[in-house]
Amino acid sequence: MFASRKLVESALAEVKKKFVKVVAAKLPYDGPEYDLVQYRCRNLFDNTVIGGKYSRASLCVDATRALQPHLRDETQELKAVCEAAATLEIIQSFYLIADDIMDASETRRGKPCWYRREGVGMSAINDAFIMDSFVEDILRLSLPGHVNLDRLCEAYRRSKQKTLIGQVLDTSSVHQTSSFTWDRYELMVENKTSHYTVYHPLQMALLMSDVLAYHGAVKKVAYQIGFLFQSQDDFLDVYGDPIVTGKIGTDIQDGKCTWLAVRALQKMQNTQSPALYEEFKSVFGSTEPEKVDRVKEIYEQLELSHEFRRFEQHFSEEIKKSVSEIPDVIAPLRTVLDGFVTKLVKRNA
Ligand code: DMA
Ligand code: MG
Ligand code: MG
Repeated sequence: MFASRKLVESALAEVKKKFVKVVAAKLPYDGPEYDLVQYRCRNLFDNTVIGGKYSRASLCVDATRALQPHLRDETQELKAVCEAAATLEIIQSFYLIADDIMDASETRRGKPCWYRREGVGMSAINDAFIMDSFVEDILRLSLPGHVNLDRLCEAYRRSKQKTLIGQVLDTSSVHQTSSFTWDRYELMVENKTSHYTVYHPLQMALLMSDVLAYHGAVKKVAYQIGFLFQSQDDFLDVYGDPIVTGKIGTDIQDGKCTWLAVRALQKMQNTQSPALYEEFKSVFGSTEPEKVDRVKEIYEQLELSHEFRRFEQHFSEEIKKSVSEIPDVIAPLRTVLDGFVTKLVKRNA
């Protein structure tokens, strides 16, 4: 496939300049605050946007190049596409900064979460808002005069609404084990993860390529891929190696509605284990290490880690079938999405 990661990295360097410039431009050029804000923005960008996997921006770049094979390396046209795609990484940082505060997480990408850094604290909330509020400016600067610029901005607005509603479902389901059903989980995941992680990058690619139809067909597959992605994230929260994932799991402590929790509850109900179910409820959602360990033991007793690997294998094959059925008009997306799913299967970070 395309070497999109390198392209995204170069685009991020340009996008960083644009971000610092548009934020500082709100202040008098000759005042000391101008430099102060520039410094803070550079620091924010370097520490929260740079250093991720860049999956979202890369997916968008790969999809755009597949839809527009005439885009050549080193051309201004391709650079513009990559910069617009790189805004997805600013959006990702905006969500993660807030998400880590809400989840009381300790680390992200192997370092303390942004809100836990010296001199940052709760001003991280404003940093997240700053990033969100300049996305549109950067999109407009990156794709000046593009026919679908307004549609691209509207797509972000919609995507953000959906993600924030997803976060409402995520935070309000905490400890509510009786509401942990597959329907609830599916709805939450579609909103909090799948739309912004998979659909929005593809929607941007379609809009940048001036394809205004078939968005519904793409959305269906994108939500399936998003489901795989979030269920893996839930699995890695418990079974991943923090050295590799860069984050220490908090889902059990936070009492989150995750793939593992939903499946555990379902199995305990199916096997009619009321005693185990009562015990699970009494230990789930606590920061006490003994209780966290007991939840992990129950997950193992229910053989959830093995079962998850089987689900991942089976579901990824199902997704690949859906990918192969993507309409012929946007057939170039099939290879990109097939490759994306292949990379996801058995991911450990
Ligand atoms: C992530 O859910 C959702 C958003 C919108 C960032 P999560 O809390 O499971 O993510 P992570 O495991 O990365 O904290
Ligand atoms: Mg989180
Ligand atoms: Mg998680």
